[in-house]
Parts: sequence; C-alpha cells; structure tokens
Amino acid sequence: GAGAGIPTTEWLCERVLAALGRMGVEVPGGTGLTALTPVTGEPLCTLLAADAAEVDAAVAAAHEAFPGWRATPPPRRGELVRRLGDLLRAHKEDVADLVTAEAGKIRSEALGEVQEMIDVCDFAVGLSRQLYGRTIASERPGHRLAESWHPLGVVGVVSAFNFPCAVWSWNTAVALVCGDPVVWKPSEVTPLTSVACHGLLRRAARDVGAPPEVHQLLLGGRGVGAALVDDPRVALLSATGSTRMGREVGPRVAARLGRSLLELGGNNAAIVAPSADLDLAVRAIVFAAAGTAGQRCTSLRRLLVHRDVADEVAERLTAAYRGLPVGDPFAEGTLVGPLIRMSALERMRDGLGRARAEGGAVLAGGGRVLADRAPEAAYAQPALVRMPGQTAVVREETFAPLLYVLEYDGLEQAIALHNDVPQGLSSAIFTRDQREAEVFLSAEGSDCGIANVNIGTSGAEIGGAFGGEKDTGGGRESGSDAWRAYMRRATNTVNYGSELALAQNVSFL
Ligand code: UN1
Repeated sequence: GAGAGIPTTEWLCERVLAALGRMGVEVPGGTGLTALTPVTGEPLCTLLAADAAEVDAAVAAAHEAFPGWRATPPPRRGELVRRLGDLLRAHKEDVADLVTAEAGKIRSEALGEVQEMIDVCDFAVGLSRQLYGRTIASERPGHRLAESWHPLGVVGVVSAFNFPCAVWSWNTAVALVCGDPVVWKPSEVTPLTSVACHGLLRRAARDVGAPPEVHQLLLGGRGVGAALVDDPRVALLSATGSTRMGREVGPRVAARLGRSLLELGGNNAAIVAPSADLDLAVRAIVFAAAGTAGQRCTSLRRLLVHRDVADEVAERLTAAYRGLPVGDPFAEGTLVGPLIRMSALERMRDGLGRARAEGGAVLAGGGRVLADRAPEAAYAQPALVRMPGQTAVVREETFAPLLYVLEYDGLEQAIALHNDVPQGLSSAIFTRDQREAEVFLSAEGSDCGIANVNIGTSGAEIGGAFGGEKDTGGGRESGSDAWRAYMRRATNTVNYGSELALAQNVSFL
C-alpha cells in the first residue's frame, strides 16, 4: 500500500527496460548522462550525451529535411502525427512507466500525461486540414487581399523534467503539421522518457513513409541547449523552464533575430470567496497544490481566502493535508510521489524556513518522510502555511508542494494581491457569485494567461492556448491558434484587374 514500501532500484530498472523493450526502443548506451530515478534517488543507467559535432549534425539534418517536409501537403504531414497518436495509445502504460520512474509522477498522473499527448496528436491531425488564413477586404477595385501561412523552419524544443513528454508533444505535434522539423533537447533529468518518445516518433515515420530526419533528439546538458539557442538554422526556439533560464534564452535568440516561445515560471493563486462551494473548492485546491508533488508550472502556490471563511478553509485543508498518502508513485493509493531531487527538498525547507521567519504558521506537513526506506530519495509531506500577508517568500515560486494561505476582505483587494507577483501563468476563483466570477475574468481581473472559475489552476486541457504573462514569458502553446507561432505569415495582394491602382490614393506615373 501507499507509503508502505519503496521498490528497489533493480525492480525499477527491470520495469523501465521491459517498457522500452515493448516499445522496441533502444537506449543509446554510453556516458555523459545518468538516468536517475527519484523513486529511490539512485541511478538507473547511463546514456550517451551529444557533443558539439552531434548537435551540429542534428540541426543540419533537420534543416536539410525542411524543404521536403515544407512541400508535403499538411494533411499528409498529419498522417505522421496520427500514427504517433496510435502508437501512444498502444504504449500508453509503457510511456507512463517511464514518466513515473524518471519524474516520480503517480500512476494516474503519468497516464494522464500520456493522454495529454494523445489528445494533442488528435488536435494536430485536425489542424493539419485547418491552417486557415484570412481573406481581407481590399480598398482597391479588382484586388484581392489575403494571408497565407507557411512553414517556418526548424523548431528547437527545450523541455523540463516535470512534463517530460506532454510539453514536447504540444510543440512537436503542432510543429510537424505546420511543416517544421523538430530538434528536441529534453531535460537531462528525464532522458529515458525522451528516448522512448523519439523512438515512437521514428517508428511512426517508418510506418507512414515520412522522412525520419524531421525529428532529432539531443541528450545533454546546458551546452546542448545553448547550441540550439545560438544556431541561426533554428527558426523558433520553444523553451519551458525557469524564469532564470528564460531571461538567458530570450535575449540570446532575439540577438540573432530568431523567434522564441517561452513558458516559464508560475506563482499561481486561487481566490476563495465567501459564497464558494467549499467541498468542491477544497478538493480542487488539494489537487492543484499537492498533486504532482507541487511540481507543475501550474501548481497552486497561493490561496487568498475571504476572512469570513478563512478559518473553516484552513481547518478543512489541514485535515485533508494530514491524510495525504506520500510514497511509491507506482503503488495504488499514493497521491504524492517524490520530489525530483534532494535539491528540491532543500529549496522547500528553505522556503518554509523563510515563511516562518516572515510570520508564517505551518498548519500541516513540510517534513521529509521515508528517509529510512529511501535515504537518497526526496519524499516530503506537502506543506500548508498560513501567512500574515504576501511577504517576499510568497512572491517567489518554490517548485515544491508548499501552499501559502492568506486572508482578504474585499474582492478588489484580493485581485490586487493576486496580481502583485512577478509571474502570470494560471489563476482561479472559487465563488458562486456570478458578478465576482466575471470581474475576475475581466480586463480588471486576473492578469494571467489562464483564469478559471470553480476549478483549480493546474490540469488545463490541450484545446486551449497554454502560457502566461509577465515573468512567465508570454508564449502560447498547444491548442486554439497557438499554431501560428510555428508558421510564418505572408500577406498577399493580387491585382486581377487591368488598372494599376495605388493604395492610399497615391498617384504616380
Ligand atoms: C507544466 O507544468 O509545464 O495544465 C505544464 C497543466 C498541464 C500542463 C502543465 N496540462 O497542469
């Protein structure tokens, strides 16, 4: 049962190898990169990291594949993505095994991550027949004004450990139907998951007769990422990670006038109004804050509760937090798996220490657990801290299950507090008052890229555009018209008359 035991690293190794075997994926053996499992904190295997020559070769191969892929009709390109979706359906459990072993996600969330990939594949296949441009009213007689969307070029994808494959798939499924080859640099913390995804995509390419070079995988650390950032053949760099990373990447890509799509940190809040359905709100809050061990960029980190219900909400949350089963993410019944590394646990401790120093009272959790059974792993009981106000530590993102609870008196004050942080990814309000809900969603309300009512901050569907404002980086990925970032727009004016009419009534010759 949950918390009762932690599997051995040998057992995890066997499970991972079995999953890779069923997918027909080979691991590039060698050195340079160690696949470590947060479940025990111990190494699973070592892999070959790419050197500078390999980075160059991969970008060159993708770049050479571009003209052919660009000329392939979009619905044909969609066939590759449809096949990838089929393979993900067939190997859903196998990919989920890797996600659990490498990212420490509980079973249901790991399966959910693969489902998110399947969903975005379906979305992209539909999109492959809907890369619509507009027809625009021309001011001149006998003229047609329109816009066309064309493939952009090589897309570099830099992804993070916490969504080791779903975020890759948002970018890759959409980029491929848009006609762009992809070069992927996954987090060095989750290499096996990326090897599996790359293997499945290459298999899909073989199955449908698409050129395999349209997808390249580069395992490695900072150097590999930096090479993609600086390579002028990379037309768009889509990077997910910390705000610190984004501050480095954005200006460097801009310096070569490349495009970047940034999906950076969040410090997501939810407002709990006095009219809220508290049964629903408490369940939503616990999932958003403690789910994925607080390691989503959409995780709930700040709770702003109206004074009239603050004590009740704090009590209910404390009770829910005390019962949260922390432990082996493979075990049925576990709700909170390990933190990714010991350093994350240290940052959580540091955050808690600062919160106490800034007047916070820990209502539940915060301690390390299972240290006796897994001395190298970082298991923590999710923490709930009541704060006297929005102090310095509350305004920072700590990538751990650490929820700060604050009080407010009026909605205007709550929205001001809500927006008074550097980040702007996801947000929510729990209320049954329609006026309050609409104010929160209006231009004067939440300043985030995602604003929800009566649902938590995490767990967005792929159909919407995903991303946020301010320190979150401004990028939008996944659904809606996020595909436009992966294409270039051409405005076309066609004169089908026999007169030369100049715009703005200019007369000449
Ligand atoms: C992330 O944490 O980087 O909305 C992405 C969510 C998921 C994606 C999170 N669909 O929580």
